[in-house]
Amino acid sequence: MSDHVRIARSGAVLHLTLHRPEKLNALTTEMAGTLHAALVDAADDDGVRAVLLDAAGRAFCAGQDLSDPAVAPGADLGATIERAYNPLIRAMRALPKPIVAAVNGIAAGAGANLAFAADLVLAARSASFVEAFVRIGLMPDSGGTWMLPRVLGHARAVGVAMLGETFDAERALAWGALWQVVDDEQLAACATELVERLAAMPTRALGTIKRLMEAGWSKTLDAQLDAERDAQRALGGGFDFAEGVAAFSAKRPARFDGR
Ligand code: T3D
Repeated sequence: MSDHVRIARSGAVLHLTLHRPEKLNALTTEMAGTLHAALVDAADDDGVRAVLLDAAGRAFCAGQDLSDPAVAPGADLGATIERAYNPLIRAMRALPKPIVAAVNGIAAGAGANLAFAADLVLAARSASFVEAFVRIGLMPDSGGTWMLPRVLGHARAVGVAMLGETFDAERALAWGALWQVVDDEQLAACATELVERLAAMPTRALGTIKRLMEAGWSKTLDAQLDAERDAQRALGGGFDFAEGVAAFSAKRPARFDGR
């Protein structure tokens, strides 16, 4: 359990904060492990219906802690990725609940791809992103080579990965990588409002949207139509569908409980 990740619960929201501001929240293996464990717990906890991932200080995350001997030149980098990053990204994408990332400043290397692995990414106007890997002779990991072409399109993904240039939040928004850019002083309030809104929504439907949207990337339309049928069948038997229809008929707000 790393002291550099703060974990808090507020109602149905799990709040994870990268808290190593003096090192721009550079990630240690322990930090990645703590985030992973919290997400695994959240997956099984019906009381958690949405996750907020944010960061303390002037940066979101500067990527892998480059002072860690485990990633010194000549070390087995694949071992760190296998132990720390791959489980974390897998847990984020497998979580059947929405994850909001609030990017307050620079998101570099694995820090950028950590943000892009969230479901909805909010960024402060002064935030920026850099696939910094190539600057130190590496290539994007943490799902970057999978996520970036899908999010940015092939040409831009190759450009940001090969050139390692910093791009600002407005550009990331224009490229389709973000949900919203907000004024810096509004970031925390907007992220909280968004994640609380998601936490009150029909959680199973949100989880199913997440799963099917992603599964669709590697399926034919025919197979996806079948998957939609099966998913809708499952949701149709749930409490939240009954509640949604009842609320619509009664002209009142729905009170979804995630079942
Ligand atoms: O197997 C594996 O694990 C490989 C996996 C790799 C995944 C990756 O993420 S590779 C990419 C790693 N990240 C980077 O290459 C980015 C390194 N950082 C930077 O390029 C710059 O710090 C920034 C552009 C992000 C910000 O620049 P600036 O000028 O605003 O801040 P700074 O002065 O460089 O940094 C402030 C402090 O944070 C400084 O510490 P100090 O000197 O005040 O004690 C700096 O050393 C520290 N810091 C920043 N990034 C890292 C870091 N310390 C350790 N690791 C970092 N990644």
